[in-house]
Amino acid sequence: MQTLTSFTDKTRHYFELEEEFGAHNYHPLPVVLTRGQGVYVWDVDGKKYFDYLSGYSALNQGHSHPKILSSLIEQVQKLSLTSRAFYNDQLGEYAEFICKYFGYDKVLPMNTGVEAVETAIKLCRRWGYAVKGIPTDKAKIVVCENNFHGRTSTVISFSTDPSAYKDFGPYMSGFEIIPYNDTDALARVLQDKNVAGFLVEPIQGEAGVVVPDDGYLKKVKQYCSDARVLMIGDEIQTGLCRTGKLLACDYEDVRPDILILGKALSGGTLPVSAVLADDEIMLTIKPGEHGSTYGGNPLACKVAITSLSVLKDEQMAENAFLQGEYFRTEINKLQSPHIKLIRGKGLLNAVVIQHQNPDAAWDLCLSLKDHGLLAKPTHGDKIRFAPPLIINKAQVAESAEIIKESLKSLD
Ligand code: IF1
Repeated sequence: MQTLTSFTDKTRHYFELEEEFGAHNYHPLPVVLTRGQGVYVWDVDGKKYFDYLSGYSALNQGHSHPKILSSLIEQVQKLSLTSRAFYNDQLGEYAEFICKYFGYDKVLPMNTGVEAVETAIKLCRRWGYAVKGIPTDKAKIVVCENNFHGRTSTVISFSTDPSAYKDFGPYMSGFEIIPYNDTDALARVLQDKNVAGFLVEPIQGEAGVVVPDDGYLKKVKQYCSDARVLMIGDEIQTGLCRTGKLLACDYEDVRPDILILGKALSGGTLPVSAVLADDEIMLTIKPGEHGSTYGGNPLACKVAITSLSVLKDEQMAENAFLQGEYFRTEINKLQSPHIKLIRGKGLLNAVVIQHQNPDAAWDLCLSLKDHGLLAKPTHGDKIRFAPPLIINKAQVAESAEIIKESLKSLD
């Protein structure tokens, strides 16, 4: 563990400010960033790093993407916010663009990912009452063990991670928890006629990039359709080309009844999220029954159109697929005794560390930092590696070299 003396005064200054004046709701890696460009970030002492977290997949397009920045700057100087009390000249165009981009009738624009998850939950329940005919207040939504869908009081009510829910009760009712990647458990719980929806991540990100069996999503959609239950796909982290396809559900040609997007929808510039669904579901919410001050603001709309456009124009899904395969191959080639396995799809990967030291993953991340690569452990022994999707083969090769060198610190 590095001691504070091994940091410059400048860096330590920022640690101390956050320690004194910031809530202690995170335990960041000891590095203070000041600039980002493409796949790189720089700290306040001028040291350059590969960014292998990408703002938790909000920076799929890379830091400071020129086209996203110019849309942001152009729009913010014109009109940044009207609220939904009035129309503006960006929301309609964005709504048409994103609905045609993903093939849904309508979009409900929100800001953060968890707001979109909350919106999807309200939409699903409302559909359950208004269309499926579930008795009022009896609607249930099925979720999976080890899920991560955000940190509001409702959403942590169905978390199975004590660090997410402990001592934040009382909890919201109406959720059933089943094992992930288990369609028999899903079939059983869907026999309950009061189930309105099944909220699922196509790959469980926070759980440590847990990839379900091939065919899981297809069966999920089939079982939900047969039981007249809405499949709610949380693609906030797995969507927008991160896994090597536009959406992770595309690997199985599965179309969720409700699609939830966030993070890279703005290319890491400001919080933009979205819920997409067809009219039978979306139109169950009437004027004045849901909303948000910033939801659908013109700045978010303009930036989101550009953020979505560059994903396709620059073939980021194809690149994520290729570079992800190359990354996993290079890491496997290391045959490190400290790596139990690497798993993932596209450029959403995690390495599972095996070492008698319980802090090995954290210590490896410190060593990676010293060697010029930033990554963060998730749930103790796993390290997520998720660079911007614009990374090229040479940069992946250089990254693998850095990982190889850094692993020596665990010997
Ligand atoms: C943290 C990681 C966690 C998400 C999925 C909804 C949300 C997220 C699948 C909520 C957010 C972020 C939150 C951040 C760490 C990061 C994360 F997996 F991406 F690394 F926690 F799981 N659905 N994920 O991944 O979106 O409200 O944050 O915009 O809370 O520490 P949000």
